[in-house]
Amino acid sequence: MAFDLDMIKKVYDRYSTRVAAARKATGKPLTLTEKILYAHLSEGNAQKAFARGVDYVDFAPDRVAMQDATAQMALLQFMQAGRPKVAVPSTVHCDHLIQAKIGAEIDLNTAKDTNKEVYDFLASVSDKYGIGFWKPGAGIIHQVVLENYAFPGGMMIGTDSHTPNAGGLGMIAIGVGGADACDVMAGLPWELKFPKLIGVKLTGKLSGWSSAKDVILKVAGILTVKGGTGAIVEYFGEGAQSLSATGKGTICNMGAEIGATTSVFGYDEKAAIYLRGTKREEIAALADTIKEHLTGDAEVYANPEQYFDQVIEINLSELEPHVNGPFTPDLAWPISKFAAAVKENNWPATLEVGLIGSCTNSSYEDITRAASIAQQAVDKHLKTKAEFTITPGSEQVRYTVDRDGYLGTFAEMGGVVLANACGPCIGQWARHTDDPTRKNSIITSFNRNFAKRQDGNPNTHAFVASPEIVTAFAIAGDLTFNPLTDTLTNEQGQQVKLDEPQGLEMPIKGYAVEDAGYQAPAEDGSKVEVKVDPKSARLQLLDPFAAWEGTDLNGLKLLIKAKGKCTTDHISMAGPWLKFRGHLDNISNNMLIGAINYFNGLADSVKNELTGEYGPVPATQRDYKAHGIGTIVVGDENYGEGSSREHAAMEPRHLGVRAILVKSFARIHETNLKKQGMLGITFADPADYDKIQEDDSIDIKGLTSFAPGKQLTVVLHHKDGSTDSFAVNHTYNAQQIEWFKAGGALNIIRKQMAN
Ligand code: MIC
Ligand code: SF4
Repeated sequence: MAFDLDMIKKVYDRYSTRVAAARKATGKPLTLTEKILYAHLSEGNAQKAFARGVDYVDFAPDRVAMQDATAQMALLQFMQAGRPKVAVPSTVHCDHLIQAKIGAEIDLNTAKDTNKEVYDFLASVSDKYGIGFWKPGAGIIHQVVLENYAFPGGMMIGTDSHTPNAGGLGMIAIGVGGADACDVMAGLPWELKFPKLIGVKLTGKLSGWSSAKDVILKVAGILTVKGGTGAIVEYFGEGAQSLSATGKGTICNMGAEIGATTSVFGYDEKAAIYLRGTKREEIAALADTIKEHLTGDAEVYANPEQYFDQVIEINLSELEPHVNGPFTPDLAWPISKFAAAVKENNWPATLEVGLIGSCTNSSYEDITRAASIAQQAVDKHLKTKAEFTITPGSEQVRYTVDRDGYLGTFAEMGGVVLANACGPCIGQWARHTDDPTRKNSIITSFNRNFAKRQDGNPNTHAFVASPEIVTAFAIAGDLTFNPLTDTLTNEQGQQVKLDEPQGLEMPIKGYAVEDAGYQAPAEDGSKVEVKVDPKSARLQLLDPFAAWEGTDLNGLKLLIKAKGKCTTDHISMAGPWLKFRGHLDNISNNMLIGAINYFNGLADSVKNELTGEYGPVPATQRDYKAHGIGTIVVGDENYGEGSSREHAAMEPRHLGVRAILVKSFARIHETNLKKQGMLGITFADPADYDKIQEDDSIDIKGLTSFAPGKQLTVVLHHKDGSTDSFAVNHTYNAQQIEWFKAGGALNIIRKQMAN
């Protein structure tokens, strides 16, 4: 499992020279983000990057990480690229497919059984192509990466939107779709528009109930789910240096919820402590040699307004614990205002379940702080009112906190330890409820809380907070309780108050683990055979998508005009559908089933123009496909927000949707569409969204002269014979237009590799 020290040395060797060159060329001091990006530019891209124009810039990331639910599609694509081995160090992590039902051991064994085919596939592909394989039970991708692979000043891409977690250790780590991962593993550059820079200056120091989680909960409230779009968020200031590396990881992780490309902290003593504590002294020693380049220049931090596009300042000494939600992670409530909000909005005040852990919040520090609250429930004779679960982020953390007695404390308080996996965070939760139609509340220390995300139930109001706040709420069972000020009645009828949480940043006896769950790939994988059963319901080899026919798209039907939030969960739901992540045709049966039809306010009910009848979205689209009729999907703002899952782009492509026309896109989703050869366009005037009618026949004009920066035209032929026509924008560069023409980026790679 050893990290690749030689690779890190190589990165650091060129790092200082690159930074010096960039400083000279741009004639100004540099932010940390710029330094890391400049240090990872592909040959010949410096001028473009320095100019900070609108064009895409090519980068050479150091690593790739993939989680099982997205790795299947990434690797099915990679298998077609025709390479014997991955070009950069890569790993696969089995974490998303484990369902939480009873408890860690049974759930893990059940998962190994039900997902055997997929695990065997991922293990053998990894073995063959030189990819490190983390078995089910080893832990959640981002925690395992933070503990083993993240390094200051590095650059990584990962097929999961919370890949930015590694920013806690000073790495630029970006979530991407599987097709992007496939490119990098095939040795091709990875492109990104040079991001905007948002600086967050942290002053003061956390105390009492406030934790790193509250920083990002507050930032989410300020920036909202769209505010970080196209930007990298860089944290700095004395407050930043006071936070543990894992706390920083939490902040960067949840930066995905504001749409940020990634978030990053500079290398500091806390990072060095974490590196040494996780047995990577060598990396800390290497990083020390170029320390001044692993943080932003002093001039930048002294006058941030001059160097960042936007600056936010947060005083940690004044930061209150926050609770965000329900249904969206940017509805931020300081704890002092939360009880009133619950009452005013009529949210269910009774808390049914508190869930801590996940990739976002299961560090040693998190667990010890939460356990200090749990211990008080025991000591002060408080009966825990809500159900309570703990999801450790990795086997190493689980083993260590178990050794140190903390899991025992949770058990005493009535908690259930779940497997080291995503579980409830991604809807892999067989929640037992007596009445699913009841409005109910849960609170988690995870990051995402869209409707139905955790348990598939639209009546569940999910809130997000730090692990210690979640634990306190679970004990109280009441969302109008404020642990900072209120008392609880214990089993002896006394009024008791919870003391502030106490935690340890690092285990005093050090981290330990018996079997971390890592499997190294074969030295020579050429003999390893990868088997996919043609009759499998879970895995399906990919067929290339058809190339563009060379004409404008005329006579398209409207498949759906989606109203309001349309996240990747609406487009390609997770939970029960995760099992089909390696089978494009089967998973396509969930396409857009969560999206709300503008014309009738219903989910999964759209008009089939051929029959005039309303039916499920996937079936309707399959009917159009069978008749050779192309369609278009229309959407609102920030379409495709949330996950990196490229299924949300591949399903419409597979089922014959020709274009996605929206007010705005989330970054990863937009790229995923382009990669798959799909046309993703935006209204030049968002008000034109209103012109689209249910029975329209739609043309997209201008494709024969498709060019970067040049608008296309949409013509609507309404049923009453009238027409409307308006301009639409796109962000395709020359190369991406080639992807569109070829029917997908992979078709181009395939051709190149064959030559
Ligand atoms: C998530 O948190 O939504 C996920 C599940 O980790 C996804 C990946 C997926 O859909 O497989 C993500 O964030 O990218
Ligand atoms: Fe897994 Fe949840 Fe983390 Fe995504 S956010 S990687 S689903 S634990």
